[in-house]
Amino acid sequence: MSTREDLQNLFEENGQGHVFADFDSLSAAEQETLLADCNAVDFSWIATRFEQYKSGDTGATIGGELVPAPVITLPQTDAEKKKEADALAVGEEALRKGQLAAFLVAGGQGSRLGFEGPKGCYEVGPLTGKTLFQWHGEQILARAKKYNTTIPWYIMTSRTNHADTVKYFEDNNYLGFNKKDIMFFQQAVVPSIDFEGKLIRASRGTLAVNPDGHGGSLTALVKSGAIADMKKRGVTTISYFQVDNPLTTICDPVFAGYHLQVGAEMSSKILNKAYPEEKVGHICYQDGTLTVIEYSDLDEKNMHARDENGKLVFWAGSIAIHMISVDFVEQVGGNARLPWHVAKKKIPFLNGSEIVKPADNNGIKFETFVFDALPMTKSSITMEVAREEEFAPVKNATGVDSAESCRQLLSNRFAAWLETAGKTVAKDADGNVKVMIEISPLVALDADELAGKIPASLDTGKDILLS
Ligand code: UD2
Repeated sequence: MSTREDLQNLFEENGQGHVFADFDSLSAAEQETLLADCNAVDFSWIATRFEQYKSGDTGATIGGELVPAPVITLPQTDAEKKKEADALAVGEEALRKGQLAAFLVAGGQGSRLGFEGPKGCYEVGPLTGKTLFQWHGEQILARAKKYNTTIPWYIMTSRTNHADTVKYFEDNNYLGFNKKDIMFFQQAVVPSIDFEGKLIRASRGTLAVNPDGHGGSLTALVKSGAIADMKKRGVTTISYFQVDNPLTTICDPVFAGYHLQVGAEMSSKILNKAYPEEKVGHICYQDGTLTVIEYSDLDEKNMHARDENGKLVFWAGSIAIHMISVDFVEQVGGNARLPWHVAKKKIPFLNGSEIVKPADNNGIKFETFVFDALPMTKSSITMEVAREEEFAPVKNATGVDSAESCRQLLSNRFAAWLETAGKTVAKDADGNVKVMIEISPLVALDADELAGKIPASLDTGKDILLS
């Protein structure tokens, strides 16, 4: 580590001397952490990013000829159902052989939700208040049990939530997992800068940094030793999922099967967009290259374009669920070279001895996106899933994609499972069930599994908890 004098000189030479302005007034502990942050600064990275920002390059590839990517749609015909059954058999075989791992990206800052602490600790169980981590954990355990195997769970955190995440698991007995089957690792952080390219002090003892985006997971998987651990275990395929969606099907055997059948490197799940502006990515070919175009980067014309039947041309919305081959991560992870996306944000900053939360955007965060690895694939499949079965994200404190809407969607899904088994559940005019229903993944992973487990005396007029 460089000395304070060397670092201060270096920062002054690079126009960042302000970082040291109050250095002598800091406590020894504050000086130590600030110096550690300063040591990690890569000035050429900052200069390149600032130039990128000034040039108006947001990190997205805009324009070009866009063509929707081919999608394995929800099976309707007998032939499609047969293909699905074949894929299921392949995926189930891989599960039985212990070739799948669960990989949760949970390093995000969850700023929209306004929840202090790791987002995975957010409570979404309609009746039990079960956390997102617990939903995911129960599902992984249940699937492992079903296939008489072990599914190791890799969890990516970041600087702000790593300790709290690990503590949550320790305090909760690793949610029933064998400790050796859960691995936590941190993604990298990068500095945030203001609109003049200056580093920001987040506190007396720290610089403002942000996690390097979920694209950082590819590098972090390699650097942390997670990939090496997977290889030792005989894992070939990674089931990548986000923290905020308790309906996500982790290690989905059908999805894994389709992916494995063609030897794909990275595959994606999509759903039929509810409306043109829905905040999901678009999987398409851009000038012949498979890519995801984020909702904010799709032009108005393509966003609203419809075919002769009135269906959106870019109807397939990416829900950020992927199967990724271990070999692919090993190849690209060490040197992923994903584009840096620019986001203007409100970044808390130190003013004197006070930390100010600005009302307006005052700086820039740079992030990489995991789906930007799709253009590097030679083979990939895209599979449609049913929204009501697989998508209930918690993004916002209220309204759309909130905890409240998530609980309703969970209840609606479980009601549909009960209906499949012949029960009747009352609904309002919008199709929402009127009672809250919660069924633990440990009881049933799907409607078929639930069918044999419904108590004869079940009263569907009241809240229902099967756990
Ligand atoms: C993501 C997708 C969007 C759609 C939507 C579905 C992006 C850019 N967009 O939107 O297309 O599929 O999800 O719900 O991904 N994370 C990290 N480290 C980071 C940043 C994020 O681990 O540095 C994790 C985060 O903890 C979460 C996931 O990535 O589990 C998604 O992050 P987000 O909430 O920022 O993504 P969002 O909702 O903008």
